[in-house]
Order: sequence, then C-alpha cells, then structure tokens
Amino acid sequence: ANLKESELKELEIEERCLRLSNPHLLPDEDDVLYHFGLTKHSTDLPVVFGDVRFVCTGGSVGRLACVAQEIATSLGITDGSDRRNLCNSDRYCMYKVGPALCVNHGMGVPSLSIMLIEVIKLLHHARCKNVTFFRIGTSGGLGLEPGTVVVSNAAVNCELKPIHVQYVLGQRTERPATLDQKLVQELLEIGSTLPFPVATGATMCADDFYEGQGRLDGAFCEYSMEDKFKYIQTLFDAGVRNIEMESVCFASMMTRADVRGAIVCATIVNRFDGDQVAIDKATIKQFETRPMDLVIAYIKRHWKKP
Ligand code: R2B
Ligand code: URA
Repeated sequence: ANLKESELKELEIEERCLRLSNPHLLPDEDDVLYHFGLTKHSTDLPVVFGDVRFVCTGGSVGRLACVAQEIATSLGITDGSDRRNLCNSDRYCMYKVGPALCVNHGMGVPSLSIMLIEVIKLLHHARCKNVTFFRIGTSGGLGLEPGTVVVSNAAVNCELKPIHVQYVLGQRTERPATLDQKLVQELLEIGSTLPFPVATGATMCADDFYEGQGRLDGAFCEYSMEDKFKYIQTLFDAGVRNIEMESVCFASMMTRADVRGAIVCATIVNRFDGDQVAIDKATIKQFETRPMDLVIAYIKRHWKKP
C-alpha cells in the first residue's frame, strides 16, 4: 500500500503484456499460427512458452540455430532444447531455450512481418510478460570497418523517415517506427566491454538488396557510380550508419505490440569501399557471432536462474 512511485513503475513494467489490438480474435476460439504449424489449442502455450522473456530473431535458419546453442551454453541449459525445432513447417525454425525464443525471419519485411505477427500472438496466448525482442542481423555499413556492430538508435525508411509504410485495404498506412532508447544505451554500454567495435546510428530499411540499396552490381542499374556515391553520402550525412531490409517493420511492430525491441547488426561490407560482399565465409561467420555475443551478454545480465 505504501509503494513509492518508482516501485509502482517497476511493477508496471514487470507486468507489461504483449498487446494485441484485433476485435476479431475471440478469446475462446482456436487460432492457427499457420507458418509455424502450431495452433493455440494444439499446444499448451502458457506451459510451453509462458516463461519466454527474450525473443531473438535474425534472417537465416542456421544463424538462429547457432544463437539457440550459444544461449544454452551461456545460461548453462543442458536439456537439449537448443536442438529441438518446435516449428512444424519449413518456413521458419523455432527454438525455446530457457527464457529465450529463437526464431528466424527470412529476408525482407514481408517475411519478417508474418513471423512477428505469429510470434506476438503466440506469446500473447502464452500470457508472457515483460518480453524484449532482438533482431540479430547483418547489414551493409556506411563508413564503418566491416565487422563493426551497429546498435540502431533509429530505423528509417528509404525516404529517411522513421515510419513503416504498409498498404491496408488499398490505403497507404503509416506507422511510427520507434526504438527503446534506454535499451539502446544499455546495449552500447555492454558493447563497450566486448572485444570488437560497437557503434550506433540510424539504420535504413530497404525493400531490396541491389538497386534498393544503391548497389552497382545488380542485374539492372540505371544510375552512375557518381549517383551512387552522392546518394550514400546523403544517407551518411543524415546519420545512417547501416542498411538492411527489416528494421522499420520490426520497430513499428514492437511499438504496436508495446514491447521493447532492439536491432543489433554486424556490418559485412563498407559501402563506401564497394558493393559486393567479398569477405570469406569464415570471416562472415565470425562477424555474425558479434551481435549475438552482445545480445547474449544482455540476456545473461537480465535473467535470474529460477
Ligand atoms: C540483411 O541481410 C539480408 C540480405 O542479405 C537481409 O535480410 C538483411 O536485412
Ligand atoms: N544485408 C543487407 O541488406 N545489405 C548489405 O549490404 C549487407 C547485408
């Protein structure tokens, strides 16, 4: 009864649920999470997923399997859950390792959007609370040494606006893409103790890898090298430090679901030096583990073994 305001605030945060906003979803009816091959009634979701506090996502199936294994090792989880794919479909993979759900999202906004909607519904049905999402990805850097990890402090579309544009019933719909700045600061603080460069800046979300990111090496190109460099310099001057293909949708969906989310990507090329990702496989793999190490360090700091 005599809780201080700050303590009340803490409690409020602890009780933060995933917000669904859809009057057509009826609480007693089953719900098919088609792309995971799961339904609300086919699995006891609160039992299987109720203790999820962290969602790790990223493009590829292999990387997310690796994230699951690293989390198991780091948290001392030895029940084999890091090798059990819970997805009954080959669209995505899904591992539930202690407090972490690891799911891949494929490439680009449409694939990410489908996955996030189904995960948000899954965790809502499972009555999870106080969940934090991380996109652990790769990106093209602007003026950064390849291998640098960027913690996004903003996600912007190709018009450099922090807005995700989606067409709904034929109407252009804009949704704010905001990121939790406290989470950004904490990740940067943890990052400063790790043995690789960690930077921050805006992340631009493109709908394509080639012309959509101003590359000169696609199958088609109608601009000059000079146009490209002028363009990426404009992006740099506006604060953009890396380019990828999911950030605005990720950020806007976190905002809509009222959950914290962070975007942590390794850069695998400096776009001022070239367009082709020409580094060897082993180096890419090494770079890809960096954002994963940073996010796992965050999870370790925030998870108390039950
Ligand atoms: C980064 O890497 C992928 C393209 O190679 C895409 O998913 C992204 O955002
Ligand atoms: N992913 C992208 O979307 N762009 C890059 O340049 C590298 C990875």
